[in-house]
Amino acid sequence: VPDRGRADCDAVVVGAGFAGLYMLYRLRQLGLTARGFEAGSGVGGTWYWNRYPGARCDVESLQYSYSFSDELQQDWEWTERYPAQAEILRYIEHAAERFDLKRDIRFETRVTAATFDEAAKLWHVETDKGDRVSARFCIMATGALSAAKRPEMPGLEEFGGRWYHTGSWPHEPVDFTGQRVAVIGTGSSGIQTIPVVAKQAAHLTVFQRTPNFSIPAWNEPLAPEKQAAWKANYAEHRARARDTRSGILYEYSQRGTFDVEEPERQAEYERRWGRGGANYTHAFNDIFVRPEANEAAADYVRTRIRAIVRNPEVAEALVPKDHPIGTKRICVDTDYYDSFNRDNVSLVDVRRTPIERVTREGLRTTERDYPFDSIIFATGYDAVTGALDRIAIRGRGGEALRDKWRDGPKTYLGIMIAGFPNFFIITGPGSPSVLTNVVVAIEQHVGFVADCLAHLQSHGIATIEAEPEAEENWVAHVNEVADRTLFPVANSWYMGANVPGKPRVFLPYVGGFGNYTRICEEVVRDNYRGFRVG
Ligand code: NA7
Repeated sequence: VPDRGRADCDAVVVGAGFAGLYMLYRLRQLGLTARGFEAGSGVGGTWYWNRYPGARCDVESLQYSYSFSDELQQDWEWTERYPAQAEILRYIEHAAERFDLKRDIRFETRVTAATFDEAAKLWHVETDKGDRVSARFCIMATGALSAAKRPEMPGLEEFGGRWYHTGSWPHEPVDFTGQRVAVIGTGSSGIQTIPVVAKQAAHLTVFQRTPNFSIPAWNEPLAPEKQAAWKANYAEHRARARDTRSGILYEYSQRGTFDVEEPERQAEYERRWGRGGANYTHAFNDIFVRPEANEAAADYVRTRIRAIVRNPEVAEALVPKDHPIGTKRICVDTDYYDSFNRDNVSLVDVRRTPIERVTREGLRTTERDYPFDSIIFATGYDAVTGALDRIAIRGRGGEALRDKWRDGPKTYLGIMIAGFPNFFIITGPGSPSVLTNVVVAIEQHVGFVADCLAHLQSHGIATIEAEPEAEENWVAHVNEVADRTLFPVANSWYMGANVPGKPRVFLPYVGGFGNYTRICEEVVRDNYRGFRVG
């Protein structure tokens, strides 16, 4: 890379979760200087903030981890099939210590603005602590599910009890023993926290807007022999995972739903249910593309819900009917549906009786007042674009990213944006990351960026940016592959549909992680096709 000139460092990295930490590691390997900024007081990103009771990853431990260091993957011992939040956080802290990454990071500091200076070819980055740092490269490792969505309901400031959002949970453990508690939202976070809070609370009221599909995790301690066997072939497992649609070693069926007779089909759903997790939606290869195939897979889950929940009225309210299975992120739970068999748990359907407001004592629906000591908002995120939207980002000609993305985000490969030179996004819109094992996607994206910087360095190139035409083509391709699936049917956060006023576009790339990686590799081989250097 040419002389750093007036820059304070080569690169600013925003965020110190899985993505930011690995980016810092790669930058150091390239001999580049970096400054990291992180809003939290420690590393971990999503896993730093999501400390709610029951928080757990829905990808298995042995897969949801870094692969870049064989020593790390061999040394680290996971204790459960699916890792709980505290264990993942310990793991990320371990990685940060092991590779001595914290010395590059300024904690408790939120980046507020990033402006491209065309004359100097530098990014000027500002923080809420008054830092002003200039760097040649600005890398956003800000996360796809990090901008918690404030519930759109009036009166919160009047509430006399305590309230929480699952995505910004306090550090000190919260004990709901003896309390009247509300949980609003039944996505992955709500579905994980409800069974745990139910065991503590005097009474738990669940406010549900859309019932979701959930598959049991069947979480269990990870047997040492199983872990050792997996580690003996770690590199091979990782390579196979990277070649799949989602970066996860599920059992991807090669059969269509109606290629097999009804009894065999049911047996396959049952077997998948018994194995647990999101593997279920890969029972047949047409579940995400063929409505009748999806309906058959959904129906099996509906039957299970009706069998678990004893009160038929409650069961019916919990049965998802308005979106194809998997088109809202499928949930993976421990005792979720069974929680509604407890005497101290009740369900309120807010489609029937919407929440009007928060009151001093609790919540008011169109039907009645509910008193609560605590309210838990499990209401999700301004996903994929939210964290970027909250920073004032300006590219060439002072163009604001918020303006450029007013009608929906546009990127090339989910990584770069036309008019924003030397500005990289990890897990951005147009990347497959939120449909994958995000750690696998992060390693690929960070690797792409690091290789790109090495390329600039070795060729003495000052700037790189996406060609507008390549960006248009990528956006068109992202939409085209989404339209071949059932995903756009659902009012999901993948579609931006959970945030009032957000443009309705399919945010991630659904063409498959393996295919995406191959496209990126071709682009590089083709001398960074679709990128302009200066
Ligand atoms: P999600 O999946 O976006 O779920 C949020 C839930 O909150 C969902 O059930 C929403 O209903 C509900 N919600 C949101 N706003 C409201 C209001 N105003 N009133 C009532 N209910 C509301 O977020 P999670 O945190 O659970 O999971 C996010 C991702 O993290 C997850 O997909 C995994 O990838 C990990 P809706 O469905 O919009 O009707």
